[in-house]
Amino acid sequence: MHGSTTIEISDFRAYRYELPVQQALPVKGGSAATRVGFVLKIVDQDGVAGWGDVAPLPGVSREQPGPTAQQCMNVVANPSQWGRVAAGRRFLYTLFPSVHFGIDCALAMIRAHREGVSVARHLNPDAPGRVAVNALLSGTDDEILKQASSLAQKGYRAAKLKIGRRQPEADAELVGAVRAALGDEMDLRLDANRAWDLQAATRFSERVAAGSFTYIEEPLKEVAELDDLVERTGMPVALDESLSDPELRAPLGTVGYVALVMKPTMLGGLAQIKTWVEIATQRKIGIVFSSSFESGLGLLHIANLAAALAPALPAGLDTASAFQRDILSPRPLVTDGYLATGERFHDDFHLVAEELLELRATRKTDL
Ligand code: OSB
Ligand code: MG
Repeated sequence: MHGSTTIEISDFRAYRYELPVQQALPVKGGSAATRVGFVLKIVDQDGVAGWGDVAPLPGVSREQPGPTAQQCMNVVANPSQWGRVAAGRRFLYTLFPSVHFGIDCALAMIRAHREGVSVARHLNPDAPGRVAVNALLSGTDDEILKQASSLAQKGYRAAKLKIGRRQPEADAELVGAVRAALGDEMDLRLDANRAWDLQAATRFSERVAAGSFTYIEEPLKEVAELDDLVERTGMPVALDESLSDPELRAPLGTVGYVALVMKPTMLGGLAQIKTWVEIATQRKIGIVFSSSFESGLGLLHIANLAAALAPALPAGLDTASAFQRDILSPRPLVTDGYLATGERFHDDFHLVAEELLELRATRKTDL
């Protein structure tokens, strides 16, 4: 009954968190020792709270943390806008994608609570209770190979390796060694984060054994040349950064991509995410939900989206261990290669109050 009732927002708050990372985050344009993000808390007419993570990643997101905090505070401080937020109106599309995503997560959490289920089951009654994830390989070549050889016994089905920071020939060699260390059962995913021009990517493809990896994310600097690369080399390519690149040729050019890597913090609201899911499904392209180092709260929400909308392929959500502490308890850490969606959020998790500092519009902040 309650599930169809519209949400009336009775309270709306924003908080800031700053989590120390284990190792400097491997993000474009430098590195960071802490992860700053924001939490939105929406309370409905019955006192049910929903929480969303707003975590633009510097160097990857288009929006910066300062303006993002400001936008969160503007919404929170203007109860006249709350009705438009709750109704999912056009107004939401004027917000930064990270803010839109955070709001949609909070609202979905309230709706899920009313139905007595997880966000995943609220979105899809058949959603599994956990999602497989790819392990992230990192460190020196020796460390990478050591990790790779232990993943199968840890329960993982897929591993991800970042390349593109050395000569393509050297990358091809490392990929061959990692492939051998992983064993036959494991999927290997590569990510070049747009490191190469067409020539370098072609050199890589000529030196790596066909079929040795499942896909490579974003091999090229120029999104416009991706079709050309796929046609020339037959390399299995996945799109990540390009999904939020205005230069992406809609709808996705003519060649077949293997997967879309969907980072909700970059893409925006649930409606946009579902549109990408429909496009991928129509074209028989795989969908891999992925994190951009959100806090455990954001990660849990994305795990729920993955369970609901893309349970077939391992997700890119093995990132909670990048932080020394988290704002969510228990922390969404991977066990046996899987991340659990949880059941009813309020029964299974709580937010760590000490990690959250309320943002108040009346006070000037130094963000
Ligand atoms: O390059 O895919 C990326 C995280 C933040 C920013 C960019 C990326 C990532 C990840 C997420 O790699 C983890 C994963 O995909 O497994
Ligand atoms: Mg990527």
